[in-house]
Amino acid sequence: MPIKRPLTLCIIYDPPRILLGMKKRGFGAGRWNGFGGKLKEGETIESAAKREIFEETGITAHDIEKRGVIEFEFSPQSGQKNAGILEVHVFQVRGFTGTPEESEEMKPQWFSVDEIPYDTMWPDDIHWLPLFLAGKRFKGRFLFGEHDTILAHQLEETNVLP
Ligand code: 95L
Repeated sequence: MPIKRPLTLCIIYDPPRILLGMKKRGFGAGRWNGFGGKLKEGETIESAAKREIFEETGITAHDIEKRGVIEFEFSPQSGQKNAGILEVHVFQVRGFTGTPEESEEMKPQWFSVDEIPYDTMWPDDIHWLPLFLAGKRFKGRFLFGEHDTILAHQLEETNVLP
């Protein structure tokens, strides 16, 4: 059984605008991403989420709420070796202070929710982000193949999250 790695993914949604970051290097480079990443030793999922938000945007998040959990699996033909299964905890940032600033990793930009750049985002986003924006909670699973195409997926609304 592959190991599951918990990761955070934070969406700053300040209706009617949403903050995304153009990833400048590393995993997901060239795409508009949410903010987040791995946990460091001693961190909770929530404290890791707040740290990543600050590191990648300069914003201090005061109030975050878990809205979804998505498992991502990369098949051998995706070319992502050793990715294992990513267990991504999706958070909504509700209260924050500060103004987003570009970092070495990310160039943040506000988008209107009517103009979300799905073409330049991870291909799973178009499935779950509308649920997120509609205030739903959800859990899902995506299997990626070559060029990050989605080979299979499941997605459902839920009341309870792990
Ligand atoms: N806004 N969405 C993201 O930032 C995002 C979406 N899907 C992903 C799937 C696999 C993965 F490794 C990362 C992401 C991801 N960052």
